[in-house]
Amino acid sequence: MVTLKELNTPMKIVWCPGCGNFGILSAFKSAIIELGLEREQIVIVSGIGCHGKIVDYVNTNGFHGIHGRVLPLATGIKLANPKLTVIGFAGDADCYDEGWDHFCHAARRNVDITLIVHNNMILGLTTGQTTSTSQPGFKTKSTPFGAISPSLNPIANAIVSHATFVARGFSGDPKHLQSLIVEAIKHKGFSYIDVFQPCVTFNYLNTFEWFRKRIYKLEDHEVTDKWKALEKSLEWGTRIPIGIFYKEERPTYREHLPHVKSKSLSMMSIADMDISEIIETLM
Ligand SMILES: Cc1ncc(C[n+]2csc(CCOP(=O)(O)OP(=O)(O)O)c2C)c(N)n1
Ligand code: SF4
Repeated sequence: MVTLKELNTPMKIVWCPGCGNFGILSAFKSAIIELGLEREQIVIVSGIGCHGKIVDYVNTNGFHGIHGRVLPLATGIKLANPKLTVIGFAGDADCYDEGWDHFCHAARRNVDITLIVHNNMILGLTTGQTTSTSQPGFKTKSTPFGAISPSLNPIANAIVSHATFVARGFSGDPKHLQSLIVEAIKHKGFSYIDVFQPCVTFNYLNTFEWFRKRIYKLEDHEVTDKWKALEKSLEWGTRIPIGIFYKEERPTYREHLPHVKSKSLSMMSIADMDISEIIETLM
C-alpha cells in the first residue's frame, strides 16, 4: 500500500501560502492511501491554472494538459486502458468556461472517471478575472463595474446532464473532502466533485470565512432522489449545502461496448482485423 511519503514529490509547491488548493492536495493523497491504491494504477490529469500544478505534487502517473480539456484527456486515457483509475483536476474557468461543452457530455456518457473541480470562483493564474461561477456584482480587473450575469450552477447542470455521482466539498474541511473523494473514486461511472477552494490572493469575497459561515453538510438526504438533489442544488445564499447530492447506478460507457468491455485498446491486436468491407462503404 502506498504511503504519504511515496506520494510526495520533490517539487517545490508554488501555490500562495494559505491557498485552498492545499486542502484538496492533502485530501486527495489521504483518499488514495485510504483506498489502498498503488501509484502505478493511478493517472491524474489537470488543466491550465494554479490547480494544474497538482500533477507535479502527487507522485503518480500524471498528464498536465491544456486549458479546458481535462475531460477529453481523462476520457481517452480511461477508454484506452480501463485498468487505470483516472482522476481529472480542473479549475472553474478551465471546466465551467473554456471546457464547458465537455462537462455535460462526460456526465451523460458515464465513462468511469472522477472529476474534481477546484472552484475558487475566479481565474487565479491569470491574476484575478471573473469566471462563470463568480458572484453577480463581483468587481475584478475584467469586471470593474461588477459581474453582470447570474452565476452558473454546475451541480444542477451535472444532475440534469445525467451524472451518476454529484458532490460538493470544501477545501477548508479536508477530512470531509477525503470521504467524498473516496466515494467518488469507488463509484462506477462518471463521478464529479465541485470543491470550494478559496483563492486567498485574488478572491476577496469568497473567503474561507465566507464559506464557513454558510456551508452545512447534507444529512438525512436521499441521494437517489433526483428531484430532491436538484432542489438542494438550487440552495444558495445564507445556507449552502456540501456533501453527496446525487448518486445512481447506471452502466458505464464501456459496458455498452461488449466487443471491448474489459480489454485495453492498447493491448488489442489489429493484426487479424479485416476492415476492407467498411472501407468499401466509404469509397
Ligand atoms: C487554450 C487556453 N486558453 C486560455 C489560456 C489562458 N489561461 C491560463 S490559466 C487560465 C485560467 C485559470 O483559471 P482557472 O481554470 O479557474 O484555474 P485557477 O488558476 O483559478 O486554478 C487561462 C484562461 C490558456 N493558457 N490556454
Ligand atoms: S493565485 Fe489564488 S488560486 Fe492561485 S495559488 Fe494563489 S491563492 Fe491559490
